[in-house]
Amino acid sequence: PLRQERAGAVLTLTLDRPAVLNSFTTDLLRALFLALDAAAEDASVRCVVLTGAGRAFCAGQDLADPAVAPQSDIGHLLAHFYRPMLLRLRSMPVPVIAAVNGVAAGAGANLALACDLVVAARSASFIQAFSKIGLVPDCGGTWLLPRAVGRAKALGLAMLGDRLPAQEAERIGLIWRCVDDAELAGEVGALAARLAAMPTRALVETRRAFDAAQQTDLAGALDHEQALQRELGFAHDYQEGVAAFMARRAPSFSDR
Ligand code: LHQ
Repeated sequence: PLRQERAGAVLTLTLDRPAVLNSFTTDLLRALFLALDAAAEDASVRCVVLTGAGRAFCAGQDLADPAVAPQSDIGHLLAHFYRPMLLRLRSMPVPVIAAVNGVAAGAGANLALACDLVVAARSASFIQAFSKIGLVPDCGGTWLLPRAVGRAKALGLAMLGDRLPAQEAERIGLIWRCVDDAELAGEVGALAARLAAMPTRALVETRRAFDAAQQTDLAGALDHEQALQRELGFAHDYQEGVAAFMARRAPSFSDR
């Protein structure tokens, strides 16, 4: 259910159940977790791209899967499949791009939004579909949405469950970019190659510091920045970055 392709230092993971809009079964969730985990361990991977096969990105949980039949404990599924996958994604040691090629609904929408950079095709859309079947946003949606777009927009999106077109998602700051459909693959490929050539550790510490800063005051954030800067200041990539700048040459980063 999951396709993996390598191009240089970029690993592309494609959710591949197009007949049911790449919706999640426990098999797909497990495969995604394992692929992310293997990429995290593989020092030759410097950027991960997540996308969907066919016309959709991901329609969230496969509602036909017996594992989520009404009157069964769906909390169990969250605890054992969604939670580890989402935490694995969010703690990747490399930047992760979501290439949202089509509709992203429910857990599929919040999976995309949990990535570091979200690039969506103009025909794509985001749907907080949960309320329409009597559930609340999961995959970190309750944490991320109000922080990303503010409480008013977040509640409107989550309560109404309307389709949010990619262009509007870009306008309200929910995603990085909306691009023409024909340009999605090219734009994401270029972006991934660019990120893969950058100082990986600095990029990942930036994500972690942003997340950590949600729970601290300014003084706490300054302390954290100081500790990180101190650590990175001793690392190879800083030395290389400064040397390359001084010599007016292209840097060659390698820390991960
Ligand atoms: C699907 C699905 C799908 C199965 C399309 N399942 N077949 C976590 C843990 C535990 C429990 C529950 O939830 C969660 C988190 C969640 O993700 S909850 C939210 C679950 N997702 C949804 O409610 C979205 C359901 N899908 C839709 O609303 C529509 O399919 C969207 C708006 C995504 C796309 O609409 P269309 O472009 O009109 O496509 P379609 O509806 O015709 O779908 C195409 C096929 O895919 C169709 O099958 P068919 O045999 O008729 O061709 C759908 O049944 C199937 N499909 N989503 N989630």
